[in-house]
Amino acid sequence: MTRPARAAGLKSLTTHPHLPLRQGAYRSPLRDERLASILGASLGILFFTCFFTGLYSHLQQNPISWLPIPTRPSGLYRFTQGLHIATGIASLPVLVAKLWLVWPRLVSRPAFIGVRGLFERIGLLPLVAGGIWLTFSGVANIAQWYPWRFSFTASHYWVAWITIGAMVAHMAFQWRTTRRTLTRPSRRPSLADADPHLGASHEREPSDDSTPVGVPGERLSRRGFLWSVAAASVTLTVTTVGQTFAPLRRLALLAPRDPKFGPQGRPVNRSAAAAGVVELARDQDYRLVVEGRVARPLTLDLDDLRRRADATEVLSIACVEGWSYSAQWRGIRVADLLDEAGAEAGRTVVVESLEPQGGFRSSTLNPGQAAASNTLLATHLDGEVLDIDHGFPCRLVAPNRPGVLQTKWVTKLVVI
Ligand SMILES: Nc1nc2c(c(=O)[nH]1)N[C@H]1C(S)=C(S)[C@@H](COP(=O)(O)O)O[C@H]1N2
Ligand SMILES: [Mo]
Repeated sequence: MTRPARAAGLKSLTTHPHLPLRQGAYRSPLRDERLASILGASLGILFFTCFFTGLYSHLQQNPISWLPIPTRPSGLYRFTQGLHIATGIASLPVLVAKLWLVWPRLVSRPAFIGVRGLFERIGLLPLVAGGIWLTFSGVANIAQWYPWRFSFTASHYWVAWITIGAMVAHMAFQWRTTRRTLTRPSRRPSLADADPHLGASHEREPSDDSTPVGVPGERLSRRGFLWSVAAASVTLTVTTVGQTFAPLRRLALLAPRDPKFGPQGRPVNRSAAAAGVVELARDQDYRLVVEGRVARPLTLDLDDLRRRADATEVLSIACVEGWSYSAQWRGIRVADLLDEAGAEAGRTVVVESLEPQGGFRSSTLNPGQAAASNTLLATHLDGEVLDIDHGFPCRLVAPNRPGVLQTKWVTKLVVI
């Protein structure tokens, strides 16, 4: 291409009425530094909360030996995972608003100035792509929609580290701007004003937050815009959080689960039929075995289970997908069984299910959890014999633990 031709091409890029680079394309005074900072700070708080609660959930499922997981408070995981899903959902409208707001920055030219600008720009890719991927994959996961073949947990986990790293870098770059715009509310350059190329050609008086801004067709004030984003965020949260926070259950129109719907008035993750255990769980020859590094291996039949089930505890099933319920469980204390079998104190115990295959067919109790007096092999739920979908003849319920580790249809405890 000749030089004049290239220049003409560039010129048409910046003047063509349908292209984002045209003059004055981003005139909306809603695109304001201060709004961008407020949304950015809100996203920062939501993402950090979501990150740490997610990390905690990851550690529960992939424990590190020197970092023991406490058994108290028993409802801790229920709370952290509820918060994880709630902050993830709440961040959706904020993320969309923030991206819309700063979009002129992304398409403005020159793309960056100097080395610092280059790094800042490069860092935006993992930040934007990561944020979008995390919220999208998270929502798909709680809707139990897995359109991809790779592991949700692994990708969600690693992308979270990359995104949070990029967010910390972004915050370092933006720290001064954010502080300045948040502490000096009176000066209001819009993002477009700051870039003469995208340039807002309009003149504007400094206005306060509640003034409807004077671009034709736009009646929304900055305050109105912020309120709309907050309202969208709160609405999404309130219409989903009832799946774990029962008082808001009736408002949980968008939640995939109702904490009071299912066999025995409780939701089910994987039914006995889906797990292929119906026959095995109803078999009169069922046995519960305690074996491994024990002095006296135990074999209990259904009558033995019934006779010994005299411990009751209030504990929760808190699914990683953000729904949960708390119930009264009756059963046998795992610690009592270990004592009876003559297991040494401080042992780790693998809990195995009748379920022939599948990722959730077994789980591990660390020494603290195995010894806790409120770790049960439950035979009853809210005073009734456990429904087969909830794990009959018996299921594990331990304190402060993700639902996926509360193994159903238990047939074996292996002391290691
Ligand atoms: N054997 C087995 N146990 C299991 C599962 C499973 O698929 N197989 N699902 C787990 C998951 S992900 C959850 S959330 C809880 C749900 O318990 P509930 O169906 O009794 O509510 O069971 C857990 N126990
Ligand atoms: Mo779950």
